Amino acid sequence: MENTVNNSPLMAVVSQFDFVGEWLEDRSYGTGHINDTYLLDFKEGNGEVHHYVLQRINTDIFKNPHEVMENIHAVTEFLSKRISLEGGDPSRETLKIVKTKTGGLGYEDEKGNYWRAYDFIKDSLAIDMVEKPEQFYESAVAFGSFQAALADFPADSLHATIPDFHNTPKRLENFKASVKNDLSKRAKHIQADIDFVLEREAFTHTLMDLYEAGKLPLKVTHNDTKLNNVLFDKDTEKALCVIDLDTIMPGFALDDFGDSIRFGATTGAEDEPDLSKVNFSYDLYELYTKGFLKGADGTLSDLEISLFPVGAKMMTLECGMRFLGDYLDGDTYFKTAHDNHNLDRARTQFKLVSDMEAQWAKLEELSKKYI
Ligand code: ADP
Ligand code: GN1
Ligand code: MG
Repeated sequence: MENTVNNSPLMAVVSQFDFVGEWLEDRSYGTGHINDTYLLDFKEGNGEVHHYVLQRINTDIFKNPHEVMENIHAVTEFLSKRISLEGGDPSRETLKIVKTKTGGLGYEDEKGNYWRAYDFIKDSLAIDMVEKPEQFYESAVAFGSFQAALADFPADSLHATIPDFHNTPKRLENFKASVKNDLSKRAKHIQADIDFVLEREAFTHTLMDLYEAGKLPLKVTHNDTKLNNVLFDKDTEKALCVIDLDTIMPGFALDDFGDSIRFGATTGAEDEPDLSKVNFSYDLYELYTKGFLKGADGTLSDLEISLFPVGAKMMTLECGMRFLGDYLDGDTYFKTAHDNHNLDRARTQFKLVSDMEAQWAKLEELSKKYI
């Protein structure tokens, strides 16, 4: 049966928000691994149809959704003012929260689910894999500019929505606990993958050690800089807006650099089961480096630039160990579509780590060019 709004399970939720017009339709949207996203169509008085994005925040993961929304509200208000001052269009260049009818930033239903909504950014689209190199360059400029734009934002005022999110040594401790507990009884089949992580224990401390020595600063970072967290203008194909702000928190500039690389500087999808199709792309790495530096506009130190290869490998290894840890735990964190999904994802990340290690000198050489 066609999904009409009259029998939509979202009816009770949608009625809480200050949406304008007549609600026509809703459908599932996006490819995120954590939250549930819906696209809503509304018809305005003049007959034009426009969209909203409605999301159910995963409260098993984001334990305090109110704090998530307080962060996003503060950051988007800050960015919106800045974009206006610079002559840009805040309605397309940053997220705009749609409040509830009582003025709240989100709505908690009787089952304890937490919902929030945004204006859909007009004539925009997200992409899951690099189709043309320019798209990756564009995303790099967008994430670099995002960091630069928030350089004056008071980092201390942000809530840690997921504590120790990119604390890789802590992630490794959690991973070891997953191996030990082996809740899914899968460990015996994947000893080589487990060893791959454990052999790199010393490396996992690199950035935290520099931080503790007072050399590497915490900044306001996005922390989930996948290609599909940038919206592109449908017509000009230019990057428009950085989205998915749930994990905005103090972090290292290198976390944002690295997370983009692990997802985008590759010839295969994050969950490609055939590893012969997954190769690290030096060319895309170089392109991203150029774009990120352009966007960051002088806000990165020589030390940060010299550590780009470490950031790339750190985020790739960390993400791989998170996928593998979830596989061992029985797939309770990331959404999965089949039994080996998290294992496939972990293996693509480990393949990329190996490729980066094989090209390490070249990656370091590139950083030197920019110092
Ligand atoms: P997740 O945390 O699940 O990745 P996102 O916030 O990234 O959720 O949203 C999922 C997808 O929905 C995005 O990749 C993008 O395609 C789309 N999307 C999200 N917010 C907007 C928006 N304000 N305007 C247009 N598209 C959006
Ligand atoms: C999750 O929500 P999504 O799909 O943008 C995860 C990221 C991982 C990513 C791997 C809150 O991001 O940290 O890097 O999957 N988000 C959270 O694709 O854990
Ligand atoms: Mg996303």
